[in-house]
This record gives sequence, structure tokens and C-alpha cells, in this order.
Amino acid sequence: MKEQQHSQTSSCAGCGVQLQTGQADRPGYLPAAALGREPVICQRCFRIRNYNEASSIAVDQDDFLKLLGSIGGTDSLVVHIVDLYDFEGSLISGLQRFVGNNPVLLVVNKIDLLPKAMNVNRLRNWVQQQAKAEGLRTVDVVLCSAKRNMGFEHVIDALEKYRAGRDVYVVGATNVGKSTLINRLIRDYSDMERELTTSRYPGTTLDAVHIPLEDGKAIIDTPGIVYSSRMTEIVPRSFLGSLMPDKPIKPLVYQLNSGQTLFFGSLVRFDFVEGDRQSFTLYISNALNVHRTKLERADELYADHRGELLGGPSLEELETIPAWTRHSLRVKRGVNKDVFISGLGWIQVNGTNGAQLDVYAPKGVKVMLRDSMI
Ligand SMILES: Nc1nc2c(ncn2[C@@H]2O[C@H](COP(=O)(O)OP(=O)(O)OP(=O)(O)O)[C@@H](O)[C@H]2O)c(=O)[nH]1
Ligand SMILES: [Mg+2]
Repeated sequence: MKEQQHSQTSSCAGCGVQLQTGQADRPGYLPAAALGREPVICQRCFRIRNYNEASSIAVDQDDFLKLLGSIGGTDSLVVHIVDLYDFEGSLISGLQRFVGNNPVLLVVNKIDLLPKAMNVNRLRNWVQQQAKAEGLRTVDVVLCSAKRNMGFEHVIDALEKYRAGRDVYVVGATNVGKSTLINRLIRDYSDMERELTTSRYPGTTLDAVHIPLEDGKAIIDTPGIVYSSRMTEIVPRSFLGSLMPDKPIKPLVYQLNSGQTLFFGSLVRFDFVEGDRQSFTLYISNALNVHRTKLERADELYADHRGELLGGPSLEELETIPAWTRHSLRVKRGVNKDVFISGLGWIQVNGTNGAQLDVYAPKGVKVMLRDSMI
């Protein structure tokens, strides 16, 4: 009886899932013998931690929206984490609707991925402008790297300033570093022996996890929202290592004439249709193969060499990815723009006389023009 009660009421200390000892193939399973261990984590967390396993359990998005919606009824500070490398892809556009009158602190994570010589103040202004344009009202904006410990003192300062004795809900899209950030708080700023499960694959945290604070309040980790408009959600997990940078990106500069095409692996095609000769700077994972060709040859090249000479994803992996749609983009003269491709990165357009571009990306992936970040 005791054991059954345990398996029904307690949740995994790593990912928040309800624990159960009955069905090994269902979420929350752990062998009954492991129940006595402290802290109690599910078998999936155990495997992610010890074998780096790519587990794929989808969080029920309805349950998740309920959880997010319930924040509106609480008195709390909401920390919205976004990934600087996938800014527009990871921003929760309707966040205000969910959180009610609670203040929102925007934390922009993974700044370590940008090239070294970045001006953080300029970047912060850019973030503020973009967030405002998206209709997000924030009490403050903080930039950091939770993993590489950059700018974290600003996170601490902001938490102290805005929490005012309340609970803290940490929300965001999948994989932006919510659990990593909370782990850093626990490790560097408390005596607790807790660790949330993190992994390079999206969808790690499965339910809310409460981390107690000294004043009786809590920091609450939440599952990430799944946006299928991010490339990282639609490529097979086997390809994520090539798609997501783990080190500072080395930008690649290409001088192109109109009538030239770039392929980013076999994942995206970028046509420079019209405009003066100009340079394009690629901010994408350096593990992706870039191939330049003539626009008139691009169709044939793709048909003959996708998944092979052009680079990954492999033919087999490509089968699981939606077919391309074309995005025609016009960069006006005299403005600095990025072609942003959610989950892939961006291409900075460096011309002064404008450009006509065609971008082919898997259907559903967010592709847009934005003011240049850098
Ligand atoms: N480069 C870099 N990677 C980071 C940073 N913070 C987290 N990561 C990595 O991003 C991946 C996802 O981190 P998690 O903490 O699991 O992300 P999450 O937001 O909790 O993800 P879900 O639980 O799926 O919603 C892991 O591989 C982390 O190591 C950072 O500041 N810089
Ligand atoms: Mg998490």
C-alpha cells in the first residue's frame, strides 16, 4: 500500500513526471527497487544522465497550456528564458495572455554561442527592441550564458530585485536552458544537493518541478513549449548535433553575385536572385556543410546530391522532414537585415543597394527578415 501511494503521489526530482513502478514503457517508470534512493528520479532521467540517451516523450500540449495558464492566477515573478541563437523561434509571443498581471523578466540565454567580440550593451538594446515589437512587456532584460557562466550576476541581481518574496516560474520553449539555469542557481547559490535533468535534446522536463527557496517560496521549472516552427523540433534527433552549435559560431562570409545559390547541408537553399554583388555573413553551426553553386544548376544539384555530396541530413533522415516551401524576401536598400531561419541561425545581408532572395526551408519552419542583430 505504501509503495502504491508513493508511486502515485511523488514525482521525479529530475523532470517532474509522476512516478510509477508498473509499466516500464510508460513515462515516469522506475523499478520498485530504486524507490528507496535519494533523490528519486525516473528511469528516463537516469538514462539521460548516465548514457546521454535521446529520449522522446512528447508532453501533452494541453496539459502544458493549462500549467502555463495557471500562472496567471498566482502571485509570482515569471522568468521567460529565450535562446539568443533562436530568438524569434523561442520567444513565447502570447506570453502576456498566460501570465496575467505578473511581472515578466526576460532572460536571454546562450550568449556564449555568439562570436567572441560582441558588444553586450548593443545586443541588449536589440533584444529590448525586438521584444517590444513582439508585444512582450518586461520589467527587465538580462543576457547570460547559464552553461558557461557569463553574465550570471545580472540574473541574480534581477531575481533579487523583482522577486519580492514571491514564487518564480521559469518558462520558455524547449531546450532554451531553463533547467540548466536553475541548476546553476542551485549549485552556485544554495547548499541544496539537487539537480534537474538537462539534455541537448528538446523536451527533457516533463512537468513542473518545485525547488524550495529559503523563505518558503519556490522556483518552478516547467516543460518547454514545443514550436514546430523551429528546425530543431522537426529534424530527427540524430541530426541535432550538426544543427545546433555548442561553441562560439565562426561567421562565414560569402561574396555572391546575383544568380548564385548556397546550400546549407541538404536542409535549406538560399538563392541570391537579384541585386549588386555583395557579401552575406552566415551565422550557422560550423558543423553544417555550405555549398555554393549557380542558381540555374541548383535544382539539378539538389535532385542528384541531396543527403550526400551536399551534406546532411542523410537521405533517410530527409524522408522524415517536411518538403521545402519557398520564401521570397526583399531587402530594401540602405537597411541592415538578417534572414532568420528558426533553429538554423541567420544570414546577415551586407549590401547597401538591396537584394531579392529566395529561401527554401522545410514547410512550417519560421523564415523571416529582421533588423540585424550584429
Ligand atoms: N551553449 C550553451 N548551451 C546551453 C546553455 N544553457 C543550456 N544549454 C544547453 O542547452 C541544452 C538544453 O538545456 P536544458 O536546460 O535541458 O533546456 P530546457 O529549457 O530545460 O529544455 P526542456 O526541458 O526541453 O524544455 C543542453 O544541451 C544545455 O547544455 C548556454 O548558456 N549556452
Ligand atoms: Mg528542462
